Amino acid sequence: PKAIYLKDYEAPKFTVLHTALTFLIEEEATEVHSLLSIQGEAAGELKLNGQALELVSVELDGGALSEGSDFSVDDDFLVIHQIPAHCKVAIKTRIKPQENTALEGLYKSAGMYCTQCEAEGFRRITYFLDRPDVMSIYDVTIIADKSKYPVLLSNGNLVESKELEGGKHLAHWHDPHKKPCYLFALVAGDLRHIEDRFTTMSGTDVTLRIYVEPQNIDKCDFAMDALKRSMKWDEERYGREYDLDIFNIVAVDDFNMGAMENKSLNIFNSSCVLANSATATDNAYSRIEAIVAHEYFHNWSGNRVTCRDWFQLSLKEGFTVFRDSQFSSDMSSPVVKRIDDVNLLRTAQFAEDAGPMAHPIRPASFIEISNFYTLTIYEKGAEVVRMIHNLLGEDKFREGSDLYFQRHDGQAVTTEEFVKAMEDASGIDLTQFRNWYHQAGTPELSVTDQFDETTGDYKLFIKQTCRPTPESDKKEPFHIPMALGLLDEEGNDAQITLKSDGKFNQKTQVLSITEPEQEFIFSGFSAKPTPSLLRDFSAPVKLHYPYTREQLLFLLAHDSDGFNRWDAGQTLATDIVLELSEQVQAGEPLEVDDRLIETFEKLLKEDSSDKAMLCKMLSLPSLAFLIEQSVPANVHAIYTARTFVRQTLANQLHEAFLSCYQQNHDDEPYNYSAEGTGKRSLKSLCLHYLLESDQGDYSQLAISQYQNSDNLTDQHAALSALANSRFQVQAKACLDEFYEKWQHEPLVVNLWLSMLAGSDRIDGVEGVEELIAHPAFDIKNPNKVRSVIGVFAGQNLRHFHTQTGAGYEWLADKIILLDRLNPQIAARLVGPLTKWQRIVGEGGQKMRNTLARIESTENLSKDVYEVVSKSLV
Ligand code: B3K
Ligand code: ZN
Repeated sequence: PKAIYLKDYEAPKFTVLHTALTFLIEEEATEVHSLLSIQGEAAGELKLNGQALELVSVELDGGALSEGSDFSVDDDFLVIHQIPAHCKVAIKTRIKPQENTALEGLYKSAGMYCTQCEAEGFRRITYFLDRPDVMSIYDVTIIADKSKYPVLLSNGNLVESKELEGGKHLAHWHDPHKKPCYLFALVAGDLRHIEDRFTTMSGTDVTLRIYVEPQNIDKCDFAMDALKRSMKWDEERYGREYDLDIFNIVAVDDFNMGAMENKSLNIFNSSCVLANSATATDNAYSRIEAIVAHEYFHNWSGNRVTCRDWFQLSLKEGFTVFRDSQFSSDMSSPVVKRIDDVNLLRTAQFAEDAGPMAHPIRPASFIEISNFYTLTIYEKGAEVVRMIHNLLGEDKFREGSDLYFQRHDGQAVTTEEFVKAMEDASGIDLTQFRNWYHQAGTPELSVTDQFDETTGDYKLFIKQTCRPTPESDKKEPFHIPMALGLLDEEGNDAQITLKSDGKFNQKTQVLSITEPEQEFIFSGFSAKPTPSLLRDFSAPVKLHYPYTREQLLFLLAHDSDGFNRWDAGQTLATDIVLELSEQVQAGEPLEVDDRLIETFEKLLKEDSSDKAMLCKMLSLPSLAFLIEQSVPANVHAIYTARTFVRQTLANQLHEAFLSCYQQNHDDEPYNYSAEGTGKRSLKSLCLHYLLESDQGDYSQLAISQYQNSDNLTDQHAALSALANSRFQVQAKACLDEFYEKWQHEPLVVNLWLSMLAGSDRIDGVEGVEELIAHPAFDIKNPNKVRSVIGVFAGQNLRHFHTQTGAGYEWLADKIILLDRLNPQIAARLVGPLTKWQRIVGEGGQKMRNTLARIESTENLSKDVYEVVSKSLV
């Protein structure tokens, strides 16, 4: 497989002004007739993409063309040797959606036909200029059996629908907005829907519908509500109004990703849309809210203004993730949302950026674009937009976004156009800032300080570095906005006055770090302040400052920045666990620093109103995060140390955990709200600690929560606490009963599978293999693959990294098997193995050997080949 490069980009020689598609859906095959109105500057060769298609016929301006003399066709292209500058090309192809297990293009999921075209799935439907800078107006006609497929949907407006002979019917959809083919969508199935309305700010009445399989009709209300809130929010915050009379969402069970923003016909993984209190947890609700918003926001950031080429993916994804994070933040607790986002970024994106697949948010090359729907493109991309927001301020940022949408409406553009609009609207120079777009790697800031008692000057020395990544060894310095607070001896924010520039005079000051080394002098201190660095995580960087444990405790108690208060606790706990892990390796006796226990005790007894925040404060850094902080990592030593800290806290503070549990346990009926979610998360955390304590048997507490609660969040919390505890007999009884009860609800079954696959008590590889053999598992369904294989290899790190290497070999077998069915999902599963360089000693070497075995497999997909071969370099 060959890489393609951004530097080779060329504008298309032809475009497609209008695309008329007819789908004749039959059980054994679907015929696709396309009529393309083509326009170019001059006559020439027309090279269309196509994959896994059976070509039936080609016509040019009404005349049949012959293979060989007029056109040639191979596995990837249909080339018509010569066409005039303006012409009509008609192509007929035949496809077999029912055999399509890759879930790209047109495929069948649980009896319904649906599509997924981003990034390059449209070429599996018909021959086309499958690139986002070719934008076309679509007319789509669908013909299918009426009894089996009563609902026929595509983008835009329904302009005709009628009965045909032979029990068939027809629907004709017209989309007035030109769009790239990756936004095309079609659905045919036996579906029910709920309907609502939204009146836009200029008074247009929009019909909103959510289509689902009949048994799911009672799980659509929350997504509908989230959709209406998103529409309103985008008007208020960004001035963006919806632009058609109808907006449809369809839920499907088999889906590679979360959801897809097809113009006016969003298609969703059912896990990202279906919810009621019995079948969805609080986590699922908040995910649904965020994803509904995300896909809706794409209507402007992605659809109206789209990407010129796939190297620009972060143009739409980074900006849209930033927008959905603002939305979620407005809907709940901003600090907690920030903590969740930063946790994901620091745990998983930083690892990606330090690994063999590291790439800039605007990559320079790729082999398979599906591999680049990454945390870097999405989450780091959003952080980069967030930094622009912080540098410009809310008002100028809004002017920049208005300018961007107005300037580029209907165009396919690059990240440069986005930055330029921000620059033009604000007058702020972002020249150096652009380095974030083409340099990979996580910058590191090393900060030291000095206080001069005689002058009252406080100096900060800041050094920035960035390790080499595959695309470049040497990095130009980044423009890093660093938000800083300085706490006085009482813990209050001191006025920050920069000695050279009196105008800085605020409690949080954003410093622009632009040089490899920089010094800042602040004046007017009577004692050395405590620095609160990188407030609200103002830049996606690693920060090093030699904090003492005393200083961290001081920040934890006093910092006015909620994020940094939490982060001080995390840094303290990380320091403690990693020190203990050294002692584990040295065979020394273990003891937990009393100050951590005292802090937890104080937090538990504090009458905090923000329960969600308290839960975050009482959560130890995850094993995955700790492994990232200690490279090369000894997984088992870190696991042992972390477990020891948890158990010590559980033993010493079980009474405090119990009373906190009781205070937050009530009989109020379930209601998804920020407050309710916070309470339930805190209660669940306490329950987990209690079941780890050997100072008492709290299993009955979990069993009774499982049996008596009216919602899945509490039931799941109780079950997972039991599953991870020493009470395995009770756990098994409850988990079996739970499965019996919910075996016909796929989303609940997935949760059950992931609880078992992620359990600390699982019987290693044999245990997870039993799940694979369970009737509830289906390797063709990506959600099930994620719930079992993804969770075991990606989250159950203790068992995955078993010393024999059996976990790695097991994963490799699954990847090889899955690669034949669904290369995109198979390639995702390689992720855990790519981190081999971060695992100490023999373990890392075994991971590498496993990768080599995968690489030597015959007929690997491009997807898996790219990840494996890059990881072995
Ligand atoms: N744009 C889609 C991603 C589809 C990728 C398929 N390989 C989802 C989203 O980011 O909204
Ligand atoms: Zn997106």
